[in-house]
This record gives sequence, C-alpha cells and structure tokens, in this order.
Amino acid sequence: MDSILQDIKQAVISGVSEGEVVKLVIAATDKGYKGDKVINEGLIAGIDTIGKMWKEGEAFIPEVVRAAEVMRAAISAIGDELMIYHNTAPLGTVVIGTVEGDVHDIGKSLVRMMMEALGFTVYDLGIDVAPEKFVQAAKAREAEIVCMSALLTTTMTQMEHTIKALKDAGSKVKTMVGGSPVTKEYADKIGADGYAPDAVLAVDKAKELLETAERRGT
Ligand code: B1M
Repeated sequence: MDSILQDIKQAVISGVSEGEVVKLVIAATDKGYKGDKVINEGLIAGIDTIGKMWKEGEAFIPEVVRAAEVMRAAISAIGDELMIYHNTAPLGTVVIGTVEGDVHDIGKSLVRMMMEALGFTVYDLGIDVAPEKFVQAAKAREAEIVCMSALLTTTMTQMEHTIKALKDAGSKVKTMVGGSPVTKEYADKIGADGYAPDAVLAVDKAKELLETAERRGT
C-alpha cells in the first residue's frame, strides 16, 4: 500500500491528535489522492483493524472510541475538500440518522458527507434516533428521502419500525437503509425503497429514487 495511506491507517489505529491526522489527509489530497481512496484505503482500513483488534482482545473500548474521534476529524477535513466540487443545483432533501439504540456515527456521517458534496440538502439527526423523530423531521423538512444507518444486528430492526411509523403517519417519503449488517434482502423484506452497501453507492441510489419518484409523480 502507498506509504501515505499506510500512515493514515496507522494514525487511526494509534489514535493520534486530530491536527496530525488532518495534516496527513491534506498531504494525501495534495499528492492527488482522491477522497474515496483516502477514506477506503486509509481511514476505513484503520478503523477496521482496530475493530478486529478489539474483537480479539488486543484493543479496548477507549482506544476504539479514540480511533473513531480521529476518523471523524479526518472525514470532516475530506468533506471540506469535496465541497470544492459541490454541485450548486440542489438535488433533493434528505433526512439522515443512526437508528434508535445505536451510537455508531461514522458510516452515517460518510453517507451525509457524500450526499452533501454531490448536491443534496441533508438534515442529520445524529445517533440513537427514535422512529417518531424521523417522522417529525421528514415532515418538518419536507424531505424526499429518509436515510437510516444501523451497525448492530440488534438495532437494524428499528429500521422496520421507522418505515412502519412513516407509513402510519401517511408519509410518502422514500426510505433508504444501510450499515454493515444490512443487506439488500433485508431492505426488501422490511419494505425499504433503497439500499446501498457504501456511501458512494448511497448517493447513486438516492438519485435513482428521486428519478423514479419523478417519473411516477409520487
Ligand atoms: Co461498535 N460494533 N459497538 N463501536 N464498532 C461494531 C459494529 C462490531 C461489528 C464490532 C465487532 O464485534 N467486530 C459490533 C457489531 C456486531 C453486530 O451486531 N453485528 C459492535 C458492537 C457489538 C458494539 C457494542 C455493542 C459493544 C459493547 O458495548 N459491548 C457497542 C454498541 C453501542 C451502541 O450503539 N449502543 C459498540 C460501541 C462502539 C464504539 C462507541 C466504541 C465505537 C463507535 C464510535 C462512533 O461511531 N462514534 C464502535 C466502533 C468504532 C465499531 C467498529 C470498530 C467500526 C465501525 C465503523 O465506524 N466502521 C465496528 C467494527 C468494524 O466495523 N470493523 C464495530 C467504519 C464505517 C465507515 O463503516 O459504519 O459500516 P460503516 O459504514 C459503511 C457502510 O456500512 C455504509 O457506508 C459506509 C462506507 O462507505 N453505510 C451506509 C453505513 N450507513 C449507511 C446508510 C446508507 C447506505 C450505506 O443508506 C442510508
């Protein structure tokens, strides 16, 4: 692997200061590395490694939390970089959150960042978001898509509850789900309109959902 990406991966694993990781990320983008390469081969490779170490008892929760903080700082630095290419015509309005009972926010924030960078207006409800909060926000923001992220097999069921709550409230908003335990089959089973395995494909799927809704006039 390229040494700068290896350095970024190592920076996440060892939980360096926010300033240090941001410097590395800027150095990589200055060298011409695209944001997605820095994210996938540097940052995500780092958090995956610390996750594996945690599972095997070689790292502890404070180290994982620290790695997540480092990652968050790096992601927002890349977000600023991506904003340079911001598409000025707004594509649509999205409400996003990590579902109730779940505090994992990195994947959700990546999806938000990619959507913002490519022209969506995104309202981020944060983590541990109850179904009724999604319902209220979708209505208040006149959202076209509600995006839900879950990282735990125990919390992904909240996606189904949220979709039901939206339907019960008479909302016609499109729903999209993702997160490591979520699959296309699961998304279909719970009646989600869309599923994406990563943040880049989430943007493509969101665009597709809007185009389909436009064609059908829904
Ligand atoms: Co957690 N954790 N964690 N954790 N954690 C996992 C998820 C786990 C797989 C670790 C393991 O056992 N190997 C495991 C889940 C097992 C399971 O249920 N399948 C786990 C567990 C068990 C737990 C706790 C229960 C541990 C405990 O307390 N006993 C606890 C739960 C807390 C809670 O939520 N109530 C817990 C806590 C934590 C920390 C707080 C320590 C920390 C979170 C800090 C934070 O987010 N601010 C943490 C972390 C960091 C992880 C790992 C190491 C990394 C997750 C991550 O950020 N990945 C994780 C192990 C691993 O994944 N290697 C683990 C990087 C991120 C970019 O990927 O979020 O998958 P991800 O997002 C991807 C795609 O999934 C997709 O796009 C992104 C890539 O582009 N995507 C979407 C995500 N959302 C999408 C939405 C979309 C579309 C795509 O459309 C709407």
